[in-house]
Amino acid sequence: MHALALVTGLVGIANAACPYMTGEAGDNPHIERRGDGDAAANTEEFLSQFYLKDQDVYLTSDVGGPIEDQNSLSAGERGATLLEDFIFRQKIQRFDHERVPERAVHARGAGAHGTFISYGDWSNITAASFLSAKGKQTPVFTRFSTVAGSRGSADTARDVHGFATRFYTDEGNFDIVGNNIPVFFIQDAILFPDLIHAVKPRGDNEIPQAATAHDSAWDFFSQQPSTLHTLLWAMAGHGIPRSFRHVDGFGVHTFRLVTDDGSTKLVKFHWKGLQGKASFVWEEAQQTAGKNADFMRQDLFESIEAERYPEWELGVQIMEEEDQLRFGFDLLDPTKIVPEELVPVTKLGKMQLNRNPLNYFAETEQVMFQPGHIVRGVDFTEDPLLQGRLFSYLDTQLNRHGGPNFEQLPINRPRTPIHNNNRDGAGQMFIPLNPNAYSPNTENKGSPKQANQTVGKGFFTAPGRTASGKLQRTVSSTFEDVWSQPRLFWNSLIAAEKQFVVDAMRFETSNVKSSVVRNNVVIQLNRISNDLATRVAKAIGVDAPKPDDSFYHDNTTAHIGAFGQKLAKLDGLKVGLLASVDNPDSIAQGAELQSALSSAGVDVVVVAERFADDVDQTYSASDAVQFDAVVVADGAEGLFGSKSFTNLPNKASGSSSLYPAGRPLDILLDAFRFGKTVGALGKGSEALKSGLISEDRDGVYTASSAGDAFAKDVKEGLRTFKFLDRFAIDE
Ligand code: HDE
Repeated sequence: MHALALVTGLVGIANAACPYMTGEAGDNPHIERRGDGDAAANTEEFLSQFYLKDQDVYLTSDVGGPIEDQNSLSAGERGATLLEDFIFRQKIQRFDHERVPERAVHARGAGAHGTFISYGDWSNITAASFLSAKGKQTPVFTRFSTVAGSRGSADTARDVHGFATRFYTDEGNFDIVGNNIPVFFIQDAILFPDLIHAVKPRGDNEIPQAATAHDSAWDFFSQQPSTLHTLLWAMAGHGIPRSFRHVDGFGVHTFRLVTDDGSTKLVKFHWKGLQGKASFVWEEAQQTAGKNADFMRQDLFESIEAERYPEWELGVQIMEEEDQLRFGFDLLDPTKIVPEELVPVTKLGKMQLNRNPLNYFAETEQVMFQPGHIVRGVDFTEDPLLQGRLFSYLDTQLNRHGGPNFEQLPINRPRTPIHNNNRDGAGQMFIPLNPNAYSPNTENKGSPKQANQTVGKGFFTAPGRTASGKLQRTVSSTFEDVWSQPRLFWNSLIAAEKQFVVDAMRFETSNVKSSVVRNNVVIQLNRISNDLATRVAKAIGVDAPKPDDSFYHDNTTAHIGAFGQKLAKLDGLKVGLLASVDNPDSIAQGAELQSALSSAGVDVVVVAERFADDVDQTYSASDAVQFDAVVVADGAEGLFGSKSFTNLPNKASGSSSLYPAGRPLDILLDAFRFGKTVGALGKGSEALKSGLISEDRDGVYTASSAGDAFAKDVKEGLRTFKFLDRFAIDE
């Protein structure tokens, strides 16, 4: 085939400065606005410079020549393929080079674009321009992740979750590369490779994937007690959130904010989700990993597609420089929280995620965050973990990208012009026109000129910072107490979440083969709480330890748990209606329930034996883990035989060869035992009886029809999210 004309959709590259800058009204009618304000449109305007559209065009090689035929070139019909075939070589070669190294940690993740809007003029605490005026908008990109698993691992592995946000401010890029847990395992960055080697799969057989339930992880945890605080958070609900939309985020380290006049404050960054916090229970998370490894990225993507934009408020705990040791611990120690009773969180603005990436690799995989990406008005502290990160992130990006020009990739480019004397390197995407790449110079009239604080808004370092002292390799004596705060966390949990922590540790340490390690774990836990240590010890064949009162206190703090608080928004939660194609009325109840729940943003998914009109899913491909609540339709009760498998394969009442035996009842029972809302309409309540689920239990709702009253109950159940009385608590 011969190409007569060639049209590419490449709209032109270069142009570092975007005409539609932060805070200005984007008035290009062709640019789609989504969610809050114009910053979203600015993102589209900026990135669209790089879009490669393939509509109504001819196939070309990488150097632009139209391609005539896609068979490889051979010598004769049956002959060998010729080396000369550049079309073959280029296509295969490009394929061979498609992968870049995955992130050394946080390899598995999902991201989205959005908008940050400042609640006010915060120039009293920072000179950062994106916080300089009420209503000021800044485009953002956020990537959520798990830490230990490789890029193809399951979303619902129990893990700390990354929460990294880039602000494309009008004074350059600012990244908060945080987690959903406010503390970290270690205090000195030099231990990071040890932590990660202990947590990642074994060196010999690369087992287990995305899990800490193995000897090396618990060996390290029990030898390095600075890990215990973060470990407790990870073993609680925070390690297995319901979705990325249901986590809070934390900058973890103490940072500095600097005002125009050079005065400084110490701050901890917080992202507080406006959806509310929700978590899985462990078996539910495990099942989800097998049934849908993409559960969380799918949830984020679909929520944004459905215009149910998740939102977080950015807040700071503001402290004075002289507060560094005031609270009984060192603010430079990243294993410590500042309890909100001591320093409340001041909300600075709101982020809304409102645009999905159009290409996973180009955007989510290539976004390269760095704690070192700060803007004027933000500064570091001497936290030794943060100091080490300032090296690591830049270094790892060089490894991933193969050179220093990764900041020029569209997703990494600042929305401000770049002018400096940095030159060359692999993949340079600009054509620098200044031949005099040095400074000072006269040849280029002194440009690029140095800014200062009055002219050009020069970046400045906190003027008050000093450094001195004898060189030493040591952990600061002010970092010594690693026990009080894990205990504060433990004391502050409700009984059910304490049980989840105990269960998690029983599960994890039951997978530890070394009795020495299991014993060491109990010794360490006993320094947090004798109750915790004894309960874990009981399940793993270790003698109950004696209390060690020298470690214990009774302090508590709020805002710690992941359970027991009502959800603020139900957006994107799913109710499974278990129906039957043999009874079309049961299917029709789906529409009725949907109309009663739509205003709350809840989706009803109709499940039946096979696809038919208004059936969304088959029992064959359905499980409780896909739904936040399950309702049995009136007329579907015939599918719920007793859970007896004596007549397998498919003779049991209610069974069908179209799906695994007992599946409808399994969905109902799993939903109940995972703490979810369950319900039944009309005679559907007979299914509850088949499952021995009492209608008197909390979170079990029945009604004759799917009208508003029933929907109100279901909504209340969804807000509660987990009915914790369904989980046994140790006597
Ligand atoms: Fe990271 N971390 N980290 N980390 N981290 C990386 O950087 C590292 C730490 C966090 O979505 C890597 O670009 C060291 C704390 C997130 O792309 C790497 C230390 C916190 C992400 C790296 C820490 C984080 C990373 C791997 C100890 C919360 C994913 C790829 C000093 C405050 C960002 C990359 C994304 C990624 C090193 C500790 C959060 C290897 C040396 C503490 C959210 O550079």
